[in-house]
Amino acid sequence: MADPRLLYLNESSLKFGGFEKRNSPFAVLGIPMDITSSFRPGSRFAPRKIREVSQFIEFYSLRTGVDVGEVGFEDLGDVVLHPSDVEQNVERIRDVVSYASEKGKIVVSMGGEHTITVGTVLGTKADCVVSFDAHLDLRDEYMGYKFDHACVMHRLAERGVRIMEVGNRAVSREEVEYAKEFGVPFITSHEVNLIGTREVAMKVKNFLRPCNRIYITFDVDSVDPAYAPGVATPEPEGLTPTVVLDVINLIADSRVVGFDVVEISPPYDPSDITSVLGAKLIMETTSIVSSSLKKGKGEVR
Ligand SMILES: [Mn+2]
Repeated sequence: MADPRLLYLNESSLKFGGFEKRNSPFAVLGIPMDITSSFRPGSRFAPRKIREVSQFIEFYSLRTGVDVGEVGFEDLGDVVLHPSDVEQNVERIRDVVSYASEKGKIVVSMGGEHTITVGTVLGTKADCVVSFDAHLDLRDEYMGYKFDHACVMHRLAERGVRIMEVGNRAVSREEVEYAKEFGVPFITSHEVNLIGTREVAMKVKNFLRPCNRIYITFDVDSVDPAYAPGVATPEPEGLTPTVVLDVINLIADSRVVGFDVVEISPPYDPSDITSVLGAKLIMETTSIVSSSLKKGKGEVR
C-alpha cells in the first residue's frame, strides 16, 4: 500500500526546470499556501510561476562550476492544502517533507507564505535554521493568531530549533526583545552592508558550528524591492541577490537538509523578475550544496 502521507501530494505536470530525475539528491515541492498574508496576497501562485520561468534559465553555475542540469531534481509536485486551516496545513507539509527527507532527499520547497517553513523545518528535523528575511517573524502571535506569517521563527524557536537571521530591517520592539532574551542572533541589512559578505558569512558559520542538520529559508523580501518587487510585504533597504548567494556559497555545506523560497507574489510581479530570482536562488543554492556533497565539506550526516 502507498504511504498514507502521499495522499497530500498532487503531482504537477510541469516539472521544475523540466527535470524528472528520480535519483537526484534534491526533491522539489510546491507549497501553495497563502492564507495569512497581511498585505499583498498571491503567493499561492508562486510554485506554478517559478516552475514556468525555471524552464528558461541556465543551470550551469559559474559560482561553483557545478552543472545543476546534471544533478537535476525530482519534482514531487504540490502539497494539497486545506483552503483555510493553517495548522492542519503545517501538519500536512511536515508529513510530506518528512517522507522525502527520510528517503535521504534534500528538500527544496517553493512557497507559499513563510508559514510553510514551520512545516518544512519540522519535516526535515533540522536543528538549525538560517533565515534571510526583511522581518524577524518572531512575534508570539499576530492579532491573536499563532500560525501567522509574522510568527514563523517564534514557532520554531519555542520547539528548540536554533535560529539565525540575516537582512532584517522591519521589526517590532517585542521581536527584538525576544531575540535578545532567547538568543536568536540577527544581522540587519545595514550591518550586512557595513561589514560585508565575508564577515557575515563568518558570523553565520560560527553559529552553525554545533549544528547537525541545517535548513536555509529565503524570504525573498530579504532582497531589495528594486531586485524583487513581487513579494507579499516589500521593504526598502534590502540585500542584493549577489550578497545573499555569496554568503550562501561561504556557509552552505553537506549538513544542509533542506531550503525554501517563500513570499513571492506573482500577481504583484508583472515582469516575472521576482519569480526568476526565486528560480535562480534554487539553482545556485543547489549547485553550492551539491558541490559540498561532492567535496564532503562539513560534518557527515
Ligand atoms: Mn518577510
